Amino acid sequence: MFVDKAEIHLKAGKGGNGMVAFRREIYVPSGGPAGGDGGRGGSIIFEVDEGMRTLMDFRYKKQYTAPNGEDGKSKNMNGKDGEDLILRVPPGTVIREAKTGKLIADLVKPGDRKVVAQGGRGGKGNTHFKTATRQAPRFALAGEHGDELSVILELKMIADVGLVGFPNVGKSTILSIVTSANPKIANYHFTTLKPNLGVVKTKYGDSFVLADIPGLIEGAHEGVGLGHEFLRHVDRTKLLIHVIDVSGIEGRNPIDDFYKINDELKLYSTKLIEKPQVVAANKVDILQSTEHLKALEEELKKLDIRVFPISAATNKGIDELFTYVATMLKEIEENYEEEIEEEIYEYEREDRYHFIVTREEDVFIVEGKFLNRLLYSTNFDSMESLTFFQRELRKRGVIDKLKEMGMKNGDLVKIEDIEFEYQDYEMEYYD
Ligand SMILES: Nc1nc2c(ncn2[C@@H]2O[C@H](COP(=O)(O)OP(=O)(O)OP(=O)(O)O)[C@@H](O)[C@H]2O)c(=O)[nH]1
Ligand SMILES: [Mg+2]
Repeated sequence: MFVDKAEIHLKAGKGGNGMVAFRREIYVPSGGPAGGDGGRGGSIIFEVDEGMRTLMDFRYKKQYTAPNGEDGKSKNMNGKDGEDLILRVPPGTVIREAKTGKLIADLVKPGDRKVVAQGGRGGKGNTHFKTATRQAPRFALAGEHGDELSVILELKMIADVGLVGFPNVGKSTILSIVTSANPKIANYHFTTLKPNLGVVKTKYGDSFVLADIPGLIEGAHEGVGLGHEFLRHVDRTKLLIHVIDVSGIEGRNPIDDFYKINDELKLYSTKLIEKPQVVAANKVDILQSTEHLKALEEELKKLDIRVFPISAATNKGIDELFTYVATMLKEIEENYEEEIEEEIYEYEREDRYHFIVTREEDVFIVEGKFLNRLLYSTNFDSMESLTFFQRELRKRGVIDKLKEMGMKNGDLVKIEDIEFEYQDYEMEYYD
């Protein structure tokens, strides 16, 4: 089975908490702070594995969690970092944030890797908060939460050449005779339900990957039939073999067919229509008259598109077609550069300190991801810790924002489930 799309949930590790501890030595009645730092939480990293061909594993396991960092310990011992979780994916995997559909990573070549969910930073132990006037800090920083997000993995097959055309024209038959692939072939429409891949070896020792996709029909670009889901598999090919049934047995007009399929390609993406095309005029062994074939050849001459009359049933013309395809592919490859036109977006990193303030009557409510960490870092019994807390709020612009919204001394501020009265006091002993 060919699985080419999966949605999974990622949870990177939380950073370990910083420790509040003091040296306890005999004959040293009140030792200085000695709380170690928390370790960094494990990140989730995607890496290309050349040997993989499907996203099957991700169909069965949906939840991925990297381990948390260890908390800091006494005697200035730091907690261990959480181990990174490496997820292996096949070449050609595109990763999008599920919520927004934004592109996070495009993993094309073996060795490509990307940190998609970053582990949280560890909290600093109380040792870091010792100053000239604060000899015994009774607080430490809590570890930061790791990134948590759902992503959609999509596999774009990296085929060099794609077979496109209406259903039942012989695409899978062509794949089966030029490669060792064994696609299902039958005399009805939509025999192929999932893309098939095969490797073509040319007489000159070159090889390239050929993709056979389900038949396209009118409206495919907007999801009619099966084509839409699979058009993206030929998105990255360098050349298309457009297969047309010229036998006339289905009573269709090959010129019409040619334009209809091209309309679908164009409507799906302008990139697809710009790819070089070669036409395989198939089923000439049962040609009812040569009229259609001649008309098609004349029409396409005007567009400078080569037409190869072939029979996938008797192998007629197959050699000529694939020799031409191989030569053309070489020419294209010489000037080919993999272009990534969509901008890769950095997941949330830039708004780590984002917060919002709302007002409900006399209470100001502050919400933001970093505030949770700050709250858990605060020892509400320690004046020093409270001052540190307030300094952080000031540093991140929370206090300014509150004042801008009209907050005065004595007003109530609510952060998560903690409510306190705001008092503006001088913080001369903190930098
Ligand atoms: N006579 C004749 N029949 C052919 C030729 N090529 C393919 N066929 C027959 O046409 C039918 C359809 O072939 P497929 O290869 O399954 O066609 P397809 O384009 O992959 O069809 P879908 O997967 O449904 O889009 C089968 O019965 C084939 O045996 C040919 O050159 N001559
Ligand atoms: Mg088929």
